[in-house]
Amino acid sequence: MALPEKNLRCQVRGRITVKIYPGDRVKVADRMVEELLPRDNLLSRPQVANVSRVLVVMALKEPDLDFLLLDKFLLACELEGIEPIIVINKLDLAPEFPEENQKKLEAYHQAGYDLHLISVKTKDNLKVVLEYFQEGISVLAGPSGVGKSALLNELLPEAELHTGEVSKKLGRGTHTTRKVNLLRAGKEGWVADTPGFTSLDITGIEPVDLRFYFPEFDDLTPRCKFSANCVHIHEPGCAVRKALKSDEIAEHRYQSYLHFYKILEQEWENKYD
Ligand SMILES: Nc1nc2c(ncn2[C@@H]2O[C@H](COP(=O)(O)OP(=O)(O)O)[C@@H](O)[C@H]2O)c(=O)[nH]1
Ligand SMILES: [Mg+2]
Ligand SMILES: [Zn+2]
Repeated sequence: MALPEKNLRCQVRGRITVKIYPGDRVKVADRMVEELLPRDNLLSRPQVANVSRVLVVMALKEPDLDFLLLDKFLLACELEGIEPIIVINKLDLAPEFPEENQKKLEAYHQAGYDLHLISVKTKDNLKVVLEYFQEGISVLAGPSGVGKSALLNELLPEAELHTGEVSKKLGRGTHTTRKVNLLRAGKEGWVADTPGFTSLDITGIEPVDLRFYFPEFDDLTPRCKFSANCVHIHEPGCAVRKALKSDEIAEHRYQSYLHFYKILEQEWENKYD
């Protein structure tokens, strides 16, 4: 699809009554928005339409890599139907990264996720991130302090985002409903200047469906004795639990699964009490 070469301030026809979000594709004639084209998706927090991918950014250290939180971000992406890419920053701090965590990281690779180790500080491997930015709309997500702003500043210097201290002052409760801007990152690529998933609640699906959001279960589920509804917890002849015993499934990923399962189950019970 052809993108406009420059920004064009337009008005929206009165007959278009739905809200138009950053990322939306529209038909324009004479500086009037005539039509809103169908959306691929709409990220909910912040609201950005047609997101091609979410780069889930974590750090090796400072802050410590929180695997449950990583899994939560991945699940949130899957629930929104948006492809997650895992980007682990602060590779320069690798000497301080515990060996057991290295093994945990490998599990994501094995599960089929794209995973990249980078360092904004030493500029290691940043090209791979820039590649993603070249096409479609990219959104960064991840906890505070992992280097999201630093990464955007490095790759898109005109962005001039605040790093470090500033974000802390904004804090919770102040409710500054920030507008999302899309920064041009290539001929056909844009990056949101505000992180995605500013609040993370994993809700809205049936517990039994959670298993479909852990890609490493996909090949195993058909081999479970009760594959049609095996949730891989107590069922006999479960291929996932068997794979867990032989280390083919990472223990911490399974624990995340159980954690989310219990939350969803609780929610489900409350709904029908
Ligand atoms: N050691 C190291 N520090 C980094 C790296 N990238 C960013 N930082 C630092 O991490 C802190 C938080 O970065 P910031 O971009 O504000 O994180 P954000 O909260 O995710 O936007 C800042 O002090 C950065 O200088 C890196 O690759 N290595
Ligand atoms: Mg930031
Ligand atoms: Zn099973």
